[in-house]
Amino acid sequence: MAFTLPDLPYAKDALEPHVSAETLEFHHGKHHNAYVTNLNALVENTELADKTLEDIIAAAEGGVFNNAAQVWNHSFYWKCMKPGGGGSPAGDLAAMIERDFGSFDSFKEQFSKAGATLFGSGWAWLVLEGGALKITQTANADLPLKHGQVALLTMDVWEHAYYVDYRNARPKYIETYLTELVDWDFVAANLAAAS
Ligand code: MN3
Repeated sequence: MAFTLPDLPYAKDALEPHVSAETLEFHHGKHHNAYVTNLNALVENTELADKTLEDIIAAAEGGVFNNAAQVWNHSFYWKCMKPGGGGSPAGDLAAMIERDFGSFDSFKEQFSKAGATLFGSGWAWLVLEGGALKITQTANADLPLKHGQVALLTMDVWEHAYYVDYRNARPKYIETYLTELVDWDFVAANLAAAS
C-alpha cells in the first residue's frame, strides 16, 4: 500500500510568528511530500512495497533509506512542536533530564550546541538508549532507529526548516524552537511508551 503525506497536527499558520505558514507550505507541502512521492516510486513493485515504514528503514540503504527516513523524520518532527509550546518538561521526563544532563538549562545548552554545530544538513535528537537520555546529531536522513535508539524529540536543522523565517541565523531558529515550539507532552509520551 502506498504511503501518504500525513496532515500537519495543527493549521499551517498555527506556529506563527515563529514558523510561518510559508515555511510549512514548502516544508510539509513540498519537501515532506516529495519524500513520500519518491519513496512510493522507489518501492513500487518491489519486495518492500508492502512493508511498514520502520521495516523499510531497517532494511534499506541508499535512496530508499534516505526517502523512507525523511518521511519518518518529518512526520515525527511536526509532532514535536505545538502552538504555545516551549516551557519546561515535567514529571519523569524532567527528573531524567536533570539526572542525565545536570539541569534543564544544561540540556538546552547541549541540545542547542548539537543543532548549531551539525555541519550541513541533518537533525538534532533527544534519544533514549540503555535507559539513559542522550543528545545526538545525525547527518542528512539518518535517524535513531538505525542506531538502536528510541527518538524522543527531534529538531530539523536542514536549511529548508528555517531559511524562509530566519535566513542564515540557525542559532536563532534553535533558540525559538526550544523557547516557543517544543511540545514537551509529546516528548514525555514518547518516553512513557519506551519505558
Ligand atoms: Mn526538513
